[in-house]
Amino acid sequence: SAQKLQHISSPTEKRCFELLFLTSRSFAAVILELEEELRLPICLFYLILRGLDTIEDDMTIPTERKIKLMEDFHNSIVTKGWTFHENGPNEKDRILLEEFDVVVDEFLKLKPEYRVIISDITQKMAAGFIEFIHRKVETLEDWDLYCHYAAGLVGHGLTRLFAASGLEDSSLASETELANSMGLFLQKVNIIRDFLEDYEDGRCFWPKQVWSKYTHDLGDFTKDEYKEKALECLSELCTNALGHAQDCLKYMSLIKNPSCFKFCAIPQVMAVSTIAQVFNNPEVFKTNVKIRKGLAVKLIMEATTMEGIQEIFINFSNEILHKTIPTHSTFLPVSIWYGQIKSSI
Ligand code: PS7
Ligand code: MN
Ligand code: MN
Ligand code: MN
Ligand code: MN
Ligand code: MN
Repeated sequence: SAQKLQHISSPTEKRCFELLFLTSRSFAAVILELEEELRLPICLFYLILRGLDTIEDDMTIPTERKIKLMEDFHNSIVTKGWTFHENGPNEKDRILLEEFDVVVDEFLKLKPEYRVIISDITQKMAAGFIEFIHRKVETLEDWDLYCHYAAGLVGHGLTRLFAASGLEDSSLASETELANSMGLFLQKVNIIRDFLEDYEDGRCFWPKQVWSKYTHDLGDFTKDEYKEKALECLSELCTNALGHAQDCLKYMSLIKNPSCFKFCAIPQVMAVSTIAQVFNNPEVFKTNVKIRKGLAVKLIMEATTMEGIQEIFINFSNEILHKTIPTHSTFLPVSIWYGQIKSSI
């Protein structure tokens, strides 16, 4: 990675990559995989959306103030010297917004084609976050919409950046449904896995339409006597998320550039591995379930070719099938899904 960063030409660019490492070790690693043409643009795209999300996540910012900040965020990213110091002391990425002027400096130097895409997605994500301040994730439709704003739009933006750079065909930019699925799969797995963490922060992104079938009070899921209900709810949400896997495989089959392929594939194989691990796993309601370091390293090495990720998807699909419980409503859908994954490869 030191070698990949030797082209860095200014102290502000260097600081952006440092902020990338401070805010996400896993995204930093995949972003460094990218060719130089897209490395800084996508690093800045990440930092900008992470900044926006750091405002969205902060429950200490008064609602009206939060809405104004999010509405203005696409202007803030082009306002020289813009920084933000109002995050609560416990907000984990507050340093990014305190030093945001370095992100602005570098963003203003990007090619206009890249700036337009990043600005457009930032504005749309902010509008979506504002919409969900006013209402909660109730139905499965709401769930898809919230995940579209938080992640599907990232898929759209990345796809447009790949096409604009010439590293991928310009036709890729029209695959918006598949690009959306790439984001939805990652976001849903994140939401499923982070149930406890989010619940303890006073938030919940599990759709009420599903969890209300199993309890009237979400807090019950952390209690031992509700273990079976909690697991059945979990398995229903996992099954829903798995519904995006085929689109994800289709999207990745369209990627030609090896660096773009790895950048896309690594988070996806981590997600499918995570879902296999959380499926029917009561630990989700007790601790933060994480995949083993050794397994992650192995997956990263194998996520370089289409054949490699197909094998990974099949192996974890098989693991999931073996974890399904015949009395759960998800038994048949998971079995059918397994058959489809196998025959689509
Ligand atoms: C621009 C790389 C590759 C076509 C910050 C990558 C939070 C799961 O909050 O940090 O810690 O639980 O673990 C990423 C599609 C978005 C979707 C979204 C920008 C893939 C702000 C990532 C990422 C599309 C909203 C972070 C969706 O997870 O969450 C760039 C193709 C940011 C991608 C959030 C979530 C990402 C996420 P937390 P994490
Ligand atoms: Mn995270
Ligand atoms: Mn967040
Ligand atoms: Mn958020
Ligand atoms: Mn999360
Ligand atoms: Mn979080």
